[in-house]
Amino acid sequence: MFFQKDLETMPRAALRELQLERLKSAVDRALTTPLYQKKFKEAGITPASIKSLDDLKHLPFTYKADFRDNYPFGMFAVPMKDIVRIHASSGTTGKPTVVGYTKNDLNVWSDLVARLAVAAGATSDDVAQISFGYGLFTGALGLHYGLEKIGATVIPISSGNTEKQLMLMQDFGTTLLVATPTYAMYLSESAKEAGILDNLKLRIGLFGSEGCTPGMRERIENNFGITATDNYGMSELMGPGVSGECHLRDGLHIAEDHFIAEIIDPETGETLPDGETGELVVTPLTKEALPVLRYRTGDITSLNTDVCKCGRTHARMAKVTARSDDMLIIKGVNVFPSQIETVLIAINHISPHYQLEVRRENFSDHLTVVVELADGSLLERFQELEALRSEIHHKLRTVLGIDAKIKLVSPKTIERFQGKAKRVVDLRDKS
Ligand code: DLL
Repeated sequence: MFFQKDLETMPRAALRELQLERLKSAVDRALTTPLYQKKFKEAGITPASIKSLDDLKHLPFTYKADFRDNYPFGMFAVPMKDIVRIHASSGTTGKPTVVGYTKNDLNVWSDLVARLAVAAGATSDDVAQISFGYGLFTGALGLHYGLEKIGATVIPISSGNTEKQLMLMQDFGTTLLVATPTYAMYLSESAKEAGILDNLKLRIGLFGSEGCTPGMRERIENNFGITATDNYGMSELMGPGVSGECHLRDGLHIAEDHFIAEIIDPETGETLPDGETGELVVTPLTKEALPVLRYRTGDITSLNTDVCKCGRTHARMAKVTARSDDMLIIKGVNVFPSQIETVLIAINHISPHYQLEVRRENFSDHLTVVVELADGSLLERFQELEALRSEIHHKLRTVLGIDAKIKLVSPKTIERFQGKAKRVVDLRDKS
């Protein structure tokens, strides 16, 4: 199951040669912009410094702040008449991060998304419901054109309006769902409650745009009776299509003919050897409109260059379980929200919806884990409720070493998200 077999199974030596050749052109394109002229000058390097792929480590990094500083179009390397699409991702503060595409960029993008869809088992017989939000976000249109390219029937329903999603899922015979895992979970629970699971023809989920613990994914898969793959990407690099799992689901294949991935120590910036965990840094090799060199993704993962059993030679990255800026330090213990989710999902009588409230008291961070009960009647059975609270508290302490306050709340009181979930509520400024 390949969309571009020759490229996806290229021997690694040939792949590295192709990467070097493409890296040189990517640098030439980058150097047409004032941003990279300045960065190269400051670093004291010239394109001639790149003789092998090892020399990549001498190139300067690019940061999200570079996009902000050059808002909106300052990083574009082609005239506006050659830009045929703009996307943007909303920043936490202020202006969005703006990205642009040439015709050729869009063509490469849809090829790479088509690859991921086919690797996950999608075919032209699939009816694909795209429940990512359409608009400036890259997720929906990215998947849309990739799935059209393989000949699937695309339903561009966008996110939200859950009842209608379920109605169309039944009436149109949807076989493939595109959504964030958070929204897929909500859709699956709603379908279960509505008693319509038996009417559905779903078989594949193409999830992505946020992390999802194996436990959470298993729940969604069991609810819907599907197999789901994890797909990773980022607007600044292109959008979805950077990497994704094949049907064997043993790491996310990076489209290495279009991207070079490195893992670095986020503190020192040093490149780490294959297999080590650190921050993912990505250099897109073929983008025309918006060249980006060594982009600091902030996402924590590791790389595996062993050939996959599916035959693909492109390196696989481990699931992103954390962003470097996601880490909570709770009374001296470093903890990522995904670790908390792994503990919670294995506990009975609670729903898979939770929130993490962080407050600052007496100069240290305190965590309250707000957990939703699966069955509201438990609220009237004090002893059982206390036992559950103490079980959650105990497991978080023994497994993660953190001491958290546990707040149990009624079913359906925690906000449901139609896109990426926002699990951490930071109350530190307010406390
Ligand atoms: O989320 C692009 C995308 C859309 C990827 C649809 C896959 C499917 P942004 O909105 O720019 O782009 O957000 C990028 O989201 O740096 C990660 O922190 C996170 N992220 C994306 N995919 C995954 C994933 C799109 N599969 C940021 N697992 C990235 C974990 C992910 N985190």
